[in-house]
Amino acid sequence: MTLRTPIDPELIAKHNARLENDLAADYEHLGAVLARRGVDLEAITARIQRFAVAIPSWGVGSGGTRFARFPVAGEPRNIFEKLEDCAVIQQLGRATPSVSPHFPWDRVDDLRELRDFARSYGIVFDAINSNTFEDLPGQLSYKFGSLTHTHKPVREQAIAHNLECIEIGKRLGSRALTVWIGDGSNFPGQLNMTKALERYLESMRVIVAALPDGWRAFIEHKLYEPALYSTVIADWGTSFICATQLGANVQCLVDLGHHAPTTNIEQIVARLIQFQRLGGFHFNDSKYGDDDLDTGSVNPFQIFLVFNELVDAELRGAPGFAPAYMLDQSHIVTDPIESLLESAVALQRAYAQASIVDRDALNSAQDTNDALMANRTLQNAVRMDVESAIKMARKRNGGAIDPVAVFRDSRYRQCKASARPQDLTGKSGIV
Ligand code: PSV
Ligand code: MN
Repeated sequence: MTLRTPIDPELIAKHNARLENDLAADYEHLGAVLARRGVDLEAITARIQRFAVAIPSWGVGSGGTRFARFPVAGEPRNIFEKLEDCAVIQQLGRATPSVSPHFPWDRVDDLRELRDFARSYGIVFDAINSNTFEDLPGQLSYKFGSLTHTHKPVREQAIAHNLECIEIGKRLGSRALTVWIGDGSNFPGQLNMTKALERYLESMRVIVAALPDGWRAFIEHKLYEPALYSTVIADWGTSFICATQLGANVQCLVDLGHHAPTTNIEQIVARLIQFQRLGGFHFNDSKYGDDDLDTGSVNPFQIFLVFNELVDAELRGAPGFAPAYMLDQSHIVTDPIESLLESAVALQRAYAQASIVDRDALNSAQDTNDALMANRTLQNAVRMDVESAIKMARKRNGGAIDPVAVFRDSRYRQCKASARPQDLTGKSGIV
């Protein structure tokens, strides 16, 4: 089957032709620099070529703050249009072959049509995200919680929604369910913290029992918001305890923005790997809280340090290590397609740099307590300019050497601005 290409392949070829001589020269230079360190550039490029991260279906729409939302012209109005935008990102960037959908936001009547539509672009579905943090008309309210609510009928409604998400996922070819709840309290004393967690476990047991063979459930923790005093699944410790209580197919999902600003996230990642509970990530970046900023835009060193743990685990064949990579960002002032293209590259960069860390040197510096040399080993890797390897990997995978330049030149956004008339209701807020 010939895949549909939302961007004219000729345009990509034209741009690549203009850039490929410079790329070849830069790539050759990088190869020589790495060879002096005993690193094979071709092996690194092949690793980058295999790297993949899922796009969140909600990420291709404009995000907003509590105050306002300023939609980008031509933003997608439904899951089909979202997939079309995701296909643009994959065609140009070649690092995002899957989409992580969110229900009921992405609800459709015909799931087969949806799966076939995605397939026509070469896109598959990653983890299904359930949503029990918003009310739907005619339903019981989640104002005071969902899976942990004090009233059983509300819990049952939230459980039923997750079971429906699993059914949808089966039809879409997914193999994981991500459960994030906004449950918690806004006042000290409002909630019995122990009973709330008991109710969570009771609800989750029903959901986990419905997982088909080969499926995983990811528990996503979050420090605060929308509950502002306490959140039931607030931290990796609670998430880890729940996962171990619920079964081997339940793992923890780390959304980078869901921690206090100074938290050592790479250490959390190491712990979860060590005890085989690292399910996956929602990558983003932040300055103050759950800012959902573009991955690598604020603290690229942190992303590198996370990947340092991931690559270490991968190379030593850590048991049960199979994390699902996803982005989870809110694009307030940029074109979401451009932001997602750049964010996937930020992850490839961290992955490539972590892949060139001299692991023998690092191990021996650690074993001999040579702190300076251990840190220098990491610094030597993170200071390496691996852009030409990333560009080469993208080109070899059939993408654009400069995806954002091609995207702008394609005038895709301008075309969609007239094809998709804007919804001017200006809904604010994204959780
Ligand atoms: C919550 O803040 C979260 O990170 C969860 O992953 C949600 O599903 C997502 O954002 C969407 O708003
Ligand atoms: Mn998230």
